[in-house]
Amino acid sequence: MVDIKLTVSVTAALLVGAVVGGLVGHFAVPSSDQNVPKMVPTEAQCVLQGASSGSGVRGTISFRRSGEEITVTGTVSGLSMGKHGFHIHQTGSTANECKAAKGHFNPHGAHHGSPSSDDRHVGDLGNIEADANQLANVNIRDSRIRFAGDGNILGRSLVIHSEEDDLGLGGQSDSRTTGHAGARLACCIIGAV
Ligand SMILES: [Cu+2]
Ligand SMILES: [Zn+2]
Repeated sequence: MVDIKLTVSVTAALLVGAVVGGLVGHFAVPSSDQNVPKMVPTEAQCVLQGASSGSGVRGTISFRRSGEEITVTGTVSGLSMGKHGFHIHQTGSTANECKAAKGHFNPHGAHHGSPSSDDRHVGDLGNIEADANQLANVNIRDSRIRFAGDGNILGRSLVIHSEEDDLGLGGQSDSRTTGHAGARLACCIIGAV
């Protein structure tokens, strides 16, 4: 008799626990998602500065959000003709000739890749290309960079490199980490406007 009573009450306690636990678990799922978009900025900007005093690379880059997609536009001057790696790097520091920006912004532990690849750093925006007048027109649409959450690029750095980003495909020792894009020519910190 005692054993049965005990078993029944233990079972009941477990059931109640499971139900309450389930409810708490259910309601613990973030319910604030609907409120987040109102607080997420729609526009950000970055004013490039040369990595060294001798660098003539200049430009202002704008980021405009439409829903989950961000359009990156601007003109960069002072670049050698050809392609140049264009990335969001991890930190919001441009010190030490842009090296303080650290590596590519990579919140999910992915490999370096092309902007169109699933396996890419969030910060991998590919290349920009300068013409014979040393001007590059930037016009990139991307749905991995964000203004909130895991992929938030606000307060991080934009870096332009001396060489072409091989998009992870070049077979160099650093292709899968940096795209073998070479030195840092210019950088800036992305801020909401
Ligand atoms: Cu970079
Ligand atoms: Zn990368």
